[in-house]
Amino acid sequence: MTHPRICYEIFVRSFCDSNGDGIGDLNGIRSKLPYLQEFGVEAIWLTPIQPSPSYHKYDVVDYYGIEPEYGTLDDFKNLLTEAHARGIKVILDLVINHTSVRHPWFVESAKGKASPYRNYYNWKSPEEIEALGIATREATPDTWERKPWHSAVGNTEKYYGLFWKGMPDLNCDHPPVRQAIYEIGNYWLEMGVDGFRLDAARHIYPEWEEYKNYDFWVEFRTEMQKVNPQVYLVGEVWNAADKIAPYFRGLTANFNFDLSLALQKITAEERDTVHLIVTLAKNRQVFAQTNPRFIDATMLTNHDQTRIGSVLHGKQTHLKVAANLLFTLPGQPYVYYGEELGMLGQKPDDFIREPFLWGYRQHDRERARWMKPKYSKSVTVTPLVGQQNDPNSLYNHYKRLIHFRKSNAVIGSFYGQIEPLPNRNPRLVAFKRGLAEQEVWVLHNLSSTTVTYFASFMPTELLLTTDTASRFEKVDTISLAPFSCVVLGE
Ligand SMILES: [Ca+2]
Ligand SMILES: [Ca+2]
Repeated sequence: MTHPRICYEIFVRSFCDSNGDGIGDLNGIRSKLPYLQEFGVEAIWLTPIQPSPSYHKYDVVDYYGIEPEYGTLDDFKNLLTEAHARGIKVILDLVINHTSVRHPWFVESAKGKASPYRNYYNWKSPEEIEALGIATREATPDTWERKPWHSAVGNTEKYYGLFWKGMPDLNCDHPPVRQAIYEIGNYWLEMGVDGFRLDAARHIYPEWEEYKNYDFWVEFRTEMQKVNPQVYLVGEVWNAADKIAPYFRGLTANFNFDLSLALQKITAEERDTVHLIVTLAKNRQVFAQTNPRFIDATMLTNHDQTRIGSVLHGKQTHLKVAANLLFTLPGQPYVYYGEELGMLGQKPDDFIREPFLWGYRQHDRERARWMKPKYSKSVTVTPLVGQQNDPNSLYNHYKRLIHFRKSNAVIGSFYGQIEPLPNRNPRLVAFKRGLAEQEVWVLHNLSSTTVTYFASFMPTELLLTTDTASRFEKVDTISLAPFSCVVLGE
């Protein structure tokens, strides 16, 4: 079994409502498996589906249950069976850095120092916190919390909650906690789940002992492989590439946040101001030094970032360029649900998680209605039904790119070589990718003007062109239509 080549992130609450209660659910996702299969997806990552008091469910109260708003365990098993029948793997969001304050472990832990669950969490006296100099921290992109120690009624000691007082961090130095985590993971793998997206993977241990995370994930993987030797683990390590590298010791894949930001920037600016390929090649080398079988999980944006649609102000030309880049670079692309429609959304978080637009307004019976969308509505974004029959739609552009990527061994590979082609034009991103004996050239025009590229020798076959106006002028010169991409091979 190989790992999925194209993945799709589903914010469960907003994807598809099967029973008309306004909340996206598991049966809704199951009903859309034919859609996802046709689109070309090989795995779906579901945001947390376990019981939780919040709308996003990143604060779990029962690791063995299914959130009743989303369905039942049988619904989930049916989803799993049908996804597998369609060649789609299922990746669950596993949130083990912290629990909800309402999780029974925390309720017990907060009862006092004598509680058998006390050490499931990190408790320290205010004096100790001061003495260690850990009372405050600097904000990071993944958490703005500056004062991570919180008071609990009836306790003089404070507990550590990196993200929020409602999400106390588990204490992974406590062997029963580790054991509990492994049992949870194994439970879902035994059911047939293919892997996990590991929330807050860099925060398992507090920041002053981050290095302990690397070994933690190695041990976690070993424990998961006892059930599924092919288990797929993708980490959320929201940090610079060199800080991500050590996580590849334990994890199959890690999201590349630097690349996400770089793709957004150069597409918006229509110029490669970040030396995209040089930087990416260097980072990939750093990853490979830790683990030559690393998988670079790439994306334009995810559920924690302003949607690419809004970053690029809904401009279809630019959204197509962003997709061209994503699907021709090495790695394992993730599509955030609705991105293929050009859905819009800006922070606060709810508004980057708006309902998927299957159809138009009241005719859309599958649309989730748990929130009133601010950005993505039928008037601002063409729903799927309006894009499917339009060959020029963003949806069909995505679909063509995905199918091209899957049809070309070099382009679709996690591995192989990537290096920049000689090029002095910042409007152009030009690189070659190699795998075994094969080589392809990829040229992207980021700008609104036609760009010409010359090389004394270049491959002669046009494997992909996103605009029929892009063409060879001579055997050594190719002209690229505005915002277009070509892939050349032998
Ligand atoms: Ca529902
Ligand atoms: Ca932690």
